[in-house]
Formats: sequence, structure tokens, C-alpha cells
Amino acid sequence: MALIEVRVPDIGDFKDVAVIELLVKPGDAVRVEQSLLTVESDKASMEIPSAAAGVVKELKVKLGDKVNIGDLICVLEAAAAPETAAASATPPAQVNTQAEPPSVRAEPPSVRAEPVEAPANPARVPPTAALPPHEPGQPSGNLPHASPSVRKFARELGVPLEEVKGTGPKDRITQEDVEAFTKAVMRGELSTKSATAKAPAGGGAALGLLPWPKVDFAEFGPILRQDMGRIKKISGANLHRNWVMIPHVTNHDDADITELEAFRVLLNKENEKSGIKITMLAFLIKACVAALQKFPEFNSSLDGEQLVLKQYFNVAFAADTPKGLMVPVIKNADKKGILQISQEMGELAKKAREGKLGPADMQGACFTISSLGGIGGRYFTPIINAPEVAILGVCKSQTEPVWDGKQFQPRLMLPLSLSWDHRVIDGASAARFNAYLASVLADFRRTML
Ligand code: CAO
Repeated sequence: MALIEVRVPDIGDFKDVAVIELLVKPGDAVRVEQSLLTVESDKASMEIPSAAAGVVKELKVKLGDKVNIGDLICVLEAAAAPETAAASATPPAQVNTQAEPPSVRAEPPSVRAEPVEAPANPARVPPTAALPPHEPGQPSGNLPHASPSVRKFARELGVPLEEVKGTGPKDRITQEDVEAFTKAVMRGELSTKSATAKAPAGGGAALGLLPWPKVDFAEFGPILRQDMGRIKKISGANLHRNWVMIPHVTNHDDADITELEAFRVLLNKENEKSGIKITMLAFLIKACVAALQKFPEFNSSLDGEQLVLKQYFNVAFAADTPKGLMVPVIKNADKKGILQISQEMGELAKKAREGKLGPADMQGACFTISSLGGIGGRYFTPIINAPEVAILGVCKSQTEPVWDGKQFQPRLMLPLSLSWDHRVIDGASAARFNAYLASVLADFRRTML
């Protein structure tokens, strides 16, 4: 029997898309254009159809794999009279016909951009409607007919699609069917094998969140729609993961930088001709290195049940750019002086604004500083940049009356906000880190002790 290799066809600009659903399993008979798997990028999910008919001999991908154009999906044993999509007007797909039949073509996958958004009619599903999760993506051999968006919706609610009766054309399962199934289970009118399924990994409960509100904004006034830029999309996804997965706590404190600021202004005057601007951020990086050295757990990363304590001190800083947030890294900051750090920071911030930072400029950080000092504000809650375990937020310094034991003195106070991962760090250490950092900023001679 002839073997046919079915590969990922041309899926446009999508790269490294994750396999979120396997729609067939070895032994299944597959028709031409029958969906083999669902992949999902940050923009859309899409079903990848088969370019040929046959019986699945071997699946070459598994859930969670990242695939690209040309990657091998499965090997089919050709049907006796091979059915192909040769009549398709679309360009040839990346289908490798190892043997017969020749000239196999594939339709482009059906791309649907909507699953990223909330499902329609969210109000119809009560917040408690999420069922205990089933194991998505395990092919049942008799796969239900549903669009990627409906599949995604069902996955989010923990609804096993195999158990839902489709009322759409050709028994296609619609979103309404999924909602009706959910309500029926919640009312006890239906039971589902999956409703008693085991709890998710880690034993936690399903989130059971409400679907995202769907509002017709234009109903209330004129609107403009803009695509999110690439950098915002990437940083947004990272921030979201970090915010959800890391138990954050933020400690706020103030550092008296009266003398340090006077010293910085003096240094800048002395160094006017060098063209290097000595910034408060450079001193902050140096002070943070001293604190990281004194409190090594802040210079660590979690790796399973182990803590990786780094013996190097690379400090990243958040840079605001027209395209979004970039986080370049000053490497080996412990071995560099304030002038060198200021110069490197200036260069990296310029590269960031011009969109010229390379991956190496943004890798290897141990700790991050996010400074809004040049802009304003008082305190905020910075989000930890995983796999780091802490981040320092800095706001605008202000002259404030500070009691010296006898009288109020005008002092320049710098607000510090330290967010830390409570799995690794406890509150007392965080308070000590902040207090030490403030003491170093007040008097750098403390680093010599
Ligand atoms: N308090 C008061 N003033 C401050 C200050 C502080 N903490 N930090 C800096 N300033 C002042 C500086 O003195 C300077 O004033 P002059 O122009 O009068 O000299 C001005 O603010 C600009 O500062 P700078 O040129 O020294 O820049 P910086 O080192 O503060 O910041 C950079 C550089 C790249 C970090 C900054 O341009 C930036 O992008 N900041 C935003 C970071 C961000 O978005 N963080 C949020 C992440 S979470 O969304």
C-alpha cells in the first residue's frame, strides 16, 4: 500500500503555531480535506486539512508541538482509489508524496481569526458554567463537526464536544449547542462522563471565568479600530502569563537621594564634554547589584523545585518605545562603573527606540528595573519578568519634609516599588531588600562595608 506524507501546507505568515487539537488518530480513515489538527497562533486558530485520503498510519505531531509550513503531520496509507484535491485552484501545498498518488494538493487551511476574541452572547452562559475540564484534543475517532471557534469555546468551558448534539447544517455543533449542553449539565438534566473527570494538573479548580464582555462600542459613539503592534502582542502575552502564574506581592518604600542627586548633577557638569549623560537609573542599577549580592534569592530563578542562584549580575531596564515596551539588559553590571553603565544604557535605549535591539541585547537578565522617574507618578505594581523573581519599579523623586529627630528637613525622596515572587521570597526579605537598597542610595559608601 502506498504511503503518503501529509505536511503542513502554506499557512501564510504564521510561524511556530501550536498544535492545540488532534482531530484524528492512527487507524482513522481520512477523506481529502478532512481536518487533521487545529493549530493556534496569537492571532487565530485554524484547522489543517488533509491533502489526501487514506488511513492514518502514524501521527507525527502531538499536542503542544509547534509546527511550521512543510512540517510532517502524519503518514497515510493511501486509499485504494486515491481521492485528492487536485481540482483545487489553490497553489500546491507542501505535501510530500513519498509514493503514489502523485500531484497531491491541499487546500489552504481554514483560518478563522475570531477565536481569540470572546464568544458571542457571553451573557447566555452563567459564570459557574465551566465544567470540570476534559482532556481536549484526544481524537475520538468519530470527531464532531465544529468550527475552531466553537471548539475553543467548548475547551474553555470544559465541554466534551463528542457529547454535544449538533443542530447546525450537517449536524455541525454551534456555539448555542455548547451553551445549551452546559446549561443542561448544570441543571442536572444531562450527565457527562467528563463532568466527573479528574481535576486539572496540580489539583486546582477550573477558573470558571466569565467570557470576555462583548460590547458594540459603536452603539455609544464613533470608534476607530487599530491592530495591536507586534511588540505589544508579544509583550502582552508575556505580561499576561507572568501576572497570572506568579504570585506577586509589591512592597513600597522611599529612598533619600538628596546627596546622590547632587553628586549626579556635579558629575554631569564635570563630564559635560564626554557626551555621556549620567542617569539616576545607572545609580539604581549599581545599588540593585549591591542588594542582589546581599540577598541572593532575589538573583535567582525557579526551575521546578530547585532555585537557580545566579552568580552573575545582569540587570534589565524597561524602555518605553513608540512600538511598545522593550527590556534591554546591562550585562555584568557588577563589573561596570556608573559611566560605563550610563553609556551602555543610552546606547541600548536608543537602539530600543529605533527598533534595532537584537535578541542578545534582551537576554540573560537576572533582575529588572522599570523607571517611570522621568515621567511621574508615585508608586505602581511592576509585573515580574519571568523567569526572574523580582522587579523594581521607580517613580519620580520629590522634595518632601522628612523628620530628622529634631525638625523637618527638605529631602529628595525616591519612591521604590519592589514586586517579588512569593514562592521564592518572603515579605521580611523583601522589606530588608528595600531598606538596604534605600540605604545604599542614601549613601553608596555602605556598599564598601
Ligand atoms: N525622579 C525624578 N526625575 C527623574 C527620575 C526620577 N526617579 N529619573 C529620571 N528623571 C529625570 C532625569 O533627571 C531627566 O531629567 P532632565 O532631562 O532634566 O535631565 C529625565 O527624567 C529623563 O531621564 P533620563 O534621560 O535620565 O532617562 P531615564 O534614565 O530616567 O530613563 C529610560 C531612561 C529608557 C528608562 C526611559 O526613557 C524610559 O523608557 N522610561 C519608561 C520605562 C517604562 O515604560 N516603564 C514602565 C514599564 S511597565 O509598563
